[in-house]
Amino acid sequence: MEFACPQTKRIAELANEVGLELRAIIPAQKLPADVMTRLDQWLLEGRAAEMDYIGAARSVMGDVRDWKRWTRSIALFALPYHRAGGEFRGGGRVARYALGRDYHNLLGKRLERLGKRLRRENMVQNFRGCTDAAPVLEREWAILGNVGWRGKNTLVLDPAYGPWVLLGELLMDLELPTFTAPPPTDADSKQKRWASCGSCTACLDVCPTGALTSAYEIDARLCISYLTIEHRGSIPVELRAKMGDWVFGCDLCSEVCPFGHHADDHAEDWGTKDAISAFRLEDLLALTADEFATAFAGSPIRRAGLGGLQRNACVALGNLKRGGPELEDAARSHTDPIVREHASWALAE
Ligand code: B12
Ligand code: SF4
Ligand code: SF4
Repeated sequence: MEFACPQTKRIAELANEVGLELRAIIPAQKLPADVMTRLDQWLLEGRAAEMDYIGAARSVMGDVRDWKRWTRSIALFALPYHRAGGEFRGGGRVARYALGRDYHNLLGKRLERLGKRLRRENMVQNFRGCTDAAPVLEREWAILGNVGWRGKNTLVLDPAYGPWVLLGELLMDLELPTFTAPPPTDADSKQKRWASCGSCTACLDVCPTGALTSAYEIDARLCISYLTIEHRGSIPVELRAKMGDWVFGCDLCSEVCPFGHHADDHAEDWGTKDAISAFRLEDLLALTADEFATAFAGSPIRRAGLGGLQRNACVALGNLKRGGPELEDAARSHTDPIVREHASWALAE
């Protein structure tokens, strides 16, 4: 790869050493006004559901310098995670990003290591790694940096991996010229693989709950990913049958995306959580808090909490028409009233 700037070249080298591929560097700047207007509208319409942390961080989201005022440049990363789908023993699907190690740890640690190396070489004094859990609109930065383009499923589509990338950023107090890694070229045609959704609507068509209310727009209140991971409490009854056998997250609008169909397999990078293939959904209903913590240590699945996972397992069992005796036990004597109620619903199904 050609680098006009020696400092950018060094950042790319150090990134490689910690297991990251530098995709772009952009100067700290304000996000376009129309992006922020859309975010405000989204929040106003209640589409963020109970994710209050998004609204709470709104005041610093338009410009990272309102959060970390020393930021001069943002280095952008996109870690591929494509792999075959996975499920609990006998059925009960888990989103692919959650089948192995937690990217918040894996990507977060690599960004931290990169920042420390840059500091050791006196290139930066201040840095901050971000992935997911930071007041940063990650997809907007990735789009500004030409890491990928906006898909109708709202995800950033990477030229090589389609939607199957997880985003991370390193904020730095170092001024640098804009840099974008050249997109991969197709081996046969040598054409740059850069595109847009065009007339495709596969993700909108496949979404079982209608969460993609129109192209590029999502209503989190309807999204299975939100309902199974972020939502606490009872799942709206009218959505339960539509959730099928998704127990943690949902990949449907990623799976159908043609831009991801040729992505290579990255299962080895992420490993596989044994507990997923070891437990049946029925087994999850009897898990204790200690067993849950041990079995899912280092897994994104812990985010749902034991009660949340058991609630989701009830819905999936109801939809799979399985687990009668275990559901009866749970409906009668589970300590969590939410799990009891979802078990009763599943039995009625
Ligand atoms: C909250 C959140 C969710 C919520 C809401 C999803 C969403 N699309 O916003 C829920 C829980 C539903 C969710 C689900 C998932 N998530 Co999520 N999520 C986030 C998080 C933390 C914040 C996103 C956010 O701020 N949304 C705000 C709303 C307003 O965004 P929006 O609806 O897309 O609206 C924007 C557009 O309208 C845009 N816009 C700008 N210009 C234009 C122009 C036009 C024409 C239009 C129409 C729109 C538009 O402006 C708005 C404001 O930015 C980010 C991490 C981060 N810090 O950024 C990860 C993130 C987006 N999630 C990610 C992933 C992997 C997922 C799942 C695939 C996980 C799974 N398998 O279950 C699903 C996918 C569901 C989907 N189709 O989005 C990845 C996506 C990577 C990628 N390739 O893009 C991220 C970036 C995390 C990461 N670090 O990698 N997620
Ligand atoms: S993750 Fe599933 S429920 Fe959410 S928008 Fe995509 S297809 Fe719909
Ligand atoms: S499935 Fe089709 S419409 Fe949806 S993001 Fe992929 S290319 Fe775009």
